Amino acid sequence: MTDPPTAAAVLPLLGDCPIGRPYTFMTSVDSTNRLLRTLAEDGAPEGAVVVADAQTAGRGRRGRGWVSAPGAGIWMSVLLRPRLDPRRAGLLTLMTAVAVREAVDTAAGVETRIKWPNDLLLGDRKLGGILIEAAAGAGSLRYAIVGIGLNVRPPAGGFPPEAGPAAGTLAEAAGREPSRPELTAALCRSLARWYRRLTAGDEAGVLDAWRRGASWLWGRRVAVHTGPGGGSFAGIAVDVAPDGGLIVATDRGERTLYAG
Ligand code: BT5
Repeated sequence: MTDPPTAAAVLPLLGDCPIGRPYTFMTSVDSTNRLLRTLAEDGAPEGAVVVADAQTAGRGRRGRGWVSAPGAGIWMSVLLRPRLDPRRAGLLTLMTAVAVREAVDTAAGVETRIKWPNDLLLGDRKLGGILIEAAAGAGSLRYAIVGIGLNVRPPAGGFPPEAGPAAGTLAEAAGREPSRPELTAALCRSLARWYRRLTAGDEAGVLDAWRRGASWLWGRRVAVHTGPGGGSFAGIAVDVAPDGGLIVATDRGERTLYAG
């Protein structure tokens, strides 16, 4: 294992960061999101983090998979317990995208871009993805599992077909390969900063940073798939809505889309 993001390697880099405590490192796990959800149900505190060197059943959205080969990236989940109306849970995805982008850009000296709702791109390559799994209570979220996958270097033997044609890594796309413990700590710190802003009520600041991260998108024609069996339509991306939806101008007026 090269530079594994173990507790011994990451904790000294965290300072007083509230995200990363407790910190659990697994050499291999089915899915860090799945494991952290069971810890959350058992009462784990906000800020708890699970990181794995490899996942055997990494999850994407809508039942898709996430290729998580040993030593090839950061496969990480963070437990948050925000007081947030479940209808506004989309804001957590935006906040996470902003935080991940900032951490990666600073640590690797690159300029990544955000693709709605949850992809991190460098050039045309997908470096990372976000999967938020929220548990709703009465009127507020009980907790949210924030899952982050970030490709640092290609898997031994290259990406399998399941990773799709766009998968790329920091090492290939940026020619730089920051150490995984440093990247992991940078992700924790960046998430803590943006989460503090969001919970302090600065939704506008989060939205602005997201708009900047996705600036390439505005005015572009996008084809949007509205889910299994839901068909698709085309329009011009106009803006992001305060609740995290994407506003698209179509022939029949503006529509706001929500990610599944
Ligand atoms: C995502 O889903 O992009 C969210 C990925 C979240 C993964 C993290 S890892 C830690 C935590 N624990 C988990 O179990 N999951 C989270 P989505 O937008 O649905 O994209 C999935 C699609 O991306 C797949 O269908 C492939 O086409 C492609 N893909 C799979 N693995 C990839 C990889 N390693 N890099 C780039 N693309 C990949």
